[in-house]
Amino acid sequence: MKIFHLSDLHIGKQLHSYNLKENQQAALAQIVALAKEHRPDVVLICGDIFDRSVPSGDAYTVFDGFLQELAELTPQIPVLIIAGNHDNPQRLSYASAFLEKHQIYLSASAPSHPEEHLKKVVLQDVHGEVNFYLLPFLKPGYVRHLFAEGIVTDYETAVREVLGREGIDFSQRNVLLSHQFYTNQGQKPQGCDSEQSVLTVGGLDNVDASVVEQFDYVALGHIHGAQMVKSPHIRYCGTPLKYSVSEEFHKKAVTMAELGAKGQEIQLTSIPLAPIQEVRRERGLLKEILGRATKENCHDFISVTLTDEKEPYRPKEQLEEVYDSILELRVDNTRTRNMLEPEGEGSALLQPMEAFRAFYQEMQGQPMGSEEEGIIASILEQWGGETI
Ligand SMILES: [Mn+2]
Repeated sequence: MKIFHLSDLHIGKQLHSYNLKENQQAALAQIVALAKEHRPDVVLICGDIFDRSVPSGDAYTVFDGFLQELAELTPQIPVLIIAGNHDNPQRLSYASAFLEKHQIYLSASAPSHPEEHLKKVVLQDVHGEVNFYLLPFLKPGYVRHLFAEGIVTDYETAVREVLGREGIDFSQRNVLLSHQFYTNQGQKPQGCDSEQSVLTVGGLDNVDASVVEQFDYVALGHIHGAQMVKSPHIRYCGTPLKYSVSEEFHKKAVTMAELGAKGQEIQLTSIPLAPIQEVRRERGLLKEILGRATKENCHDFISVTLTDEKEPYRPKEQLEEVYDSILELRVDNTRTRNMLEPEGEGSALLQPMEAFRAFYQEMQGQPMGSEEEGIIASILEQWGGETI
């Protein structure tokens, strides 16, 4: 059974102020082309389809286009989708009954009634049946009422109990789709900036990988860098695109998992995705950075750090003449490092007005005039701080 494992598409996401619609469409078109080439038996999308719980019309158009292109491949490839923490279950499950007619199976919310169970999709290959269990993102509060008091106390017990009530036969081949924060004995996966607060919650939302170890493959979403947790068959496939500068060195790819007969080791392949615009850092003197621009790299999304001691005139404008997608521009030199250094022991904290005067002097090379002083004083007053 050949599986394409995807997650965290975050359709509709912006990179700083840049709209990524074209980039996302290009990545999804590449995935469709890879599906045509490799002919997987199934495509899994493990949560965070959309970046926002209320996706824009554009975001829907991009995702619809992707599903439609996948559905047009013959023979048809089933697509299994679960909701992530960014997705809105009601919105995501819209038209799901219709989608099933096209072999697109979607599970947007965890069971909430005693008679409800996880969506299970059974597919066949030469070795027999493979059961796919769709476990959408859940919080303990979504499922606690299904169990006796005191059973579900955290994310881990929630996932364990929800899986436990399915009566899964582990002598068969089983695949789980899940969108949670899995850890290995408290050891966290490697995070990055685009996940936002995922890794900083302090262990309360983690689920130990031992809870899902018995599955033959665990297709995960939530963490944006591709990596395994505890064992190669428990895996985050990562985002199809770099969604933050911290992902500069990520190798974005489709994870292809090939499941053999029961007990056979799973074969994993990363099929690289080539973005239409790279995301990378540029650091150095302005003239060096300008000199490094080429026809190939001038459209990359770049995060620039200038190290010039003498700050150049209008650096942003100069950079924009050669690079068209500048995400951010920072200066790292003696002056900015001094500004960042912590105050020496015993030095008094500046009052807001004093601090702003010093800042203004530093930035403009001259003191504030009375008009500027007036503006700042009124802002500080509104804000409720001490003015002078
Ligand atoms: Mn995500």
